[in-house]
Amino acid sequence: MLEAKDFRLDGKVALVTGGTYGIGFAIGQALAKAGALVCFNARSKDKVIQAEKTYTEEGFETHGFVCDVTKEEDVKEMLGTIAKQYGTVDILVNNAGIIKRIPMTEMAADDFEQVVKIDLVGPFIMSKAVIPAMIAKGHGKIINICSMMSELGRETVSAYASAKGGLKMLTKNICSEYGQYNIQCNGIGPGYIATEQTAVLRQSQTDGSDNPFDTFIKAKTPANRWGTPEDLQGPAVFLASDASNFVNGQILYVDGGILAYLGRQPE
Ligand code: NAP
Ligand code: GCO
Repeated sequence: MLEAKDFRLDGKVALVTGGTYGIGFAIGQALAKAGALVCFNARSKDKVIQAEKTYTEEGFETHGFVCDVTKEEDVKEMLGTIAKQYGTVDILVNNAGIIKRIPMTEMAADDFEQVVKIDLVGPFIMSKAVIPAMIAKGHGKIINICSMMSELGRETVSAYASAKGGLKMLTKNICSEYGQYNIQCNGIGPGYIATEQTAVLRQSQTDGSDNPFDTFIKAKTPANRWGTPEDLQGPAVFLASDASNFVNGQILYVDGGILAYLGRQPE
């Protein structure tokens, strides 16, 4: 019989990549509030220090690391330190990501590769590094932060859509390959969420009018608003907890209904 404690994460060690601000920070807050000891990493040292300070002010014990998810040796070193000081990782959230909005025919291959490296190869490196200890422990949760672009395309985001589509399939493959060891790997597909990554899409025009993309997204979203990082907190805790132990290889879209909706009919 399901109990409230099945949604708790007491005694678990969580690692959130890109946990210094935006969606990763909000997921870190939620996992900590549910009882997990939260570790997080990002590339900017200043942002890591600032985030740790904010978590502390909010009453959460967290441990921040300066580490780039694309650097395999640095990732191994970070995980070694976490294992020694706090225990091996029970919950990995592959959240770190970037976007470059450039029309495909104008995009340099190096730019394309950088997006794929951070958004897809990063989660591969991170997952590969935590899975052996999860197998040894007899359980593990991996949550990959996917996107609307795991399903849809649009102008200028060819690299991002390729990476996030790939991340959806990496999610299914980790489930297929390691589900037998009681490891659940699922994705969260956020809709359009108000963070730094999307700030430029929401910025008002020079004449003060709304950004047409902002208006477009609200019209595409049955909820008629942008999501907030906090909208991802409940889904993340669910997928990190024992309450989701038979959920594997799924992408939970948290998008205010975008993917369900054909779009507004013409007036
Ligand atoms: P954000 O505000 O730009 O935050 C990104 C975080 O990732 C930062 O902490 C950043 O810190 C870190 N990061 C970037 N590259 C990294 C690397 N190589 N190694 C380690 N950390 C790295 O982004 P967000 O909007 O919160 O998005 C978080 C995730 O959700 C991303 O994967 C994004 O693609 C995805 N997503 C976002 C939306 C949205 O509408 N905002 C929707 C769907 C999916 P540093 O730069 O200091 O490393
Ligand atoms: C864009 C946006 C999106 C979102 C998000 C949607 O330019 O279309 O940045 O890609 O960030 O990933 O789920």
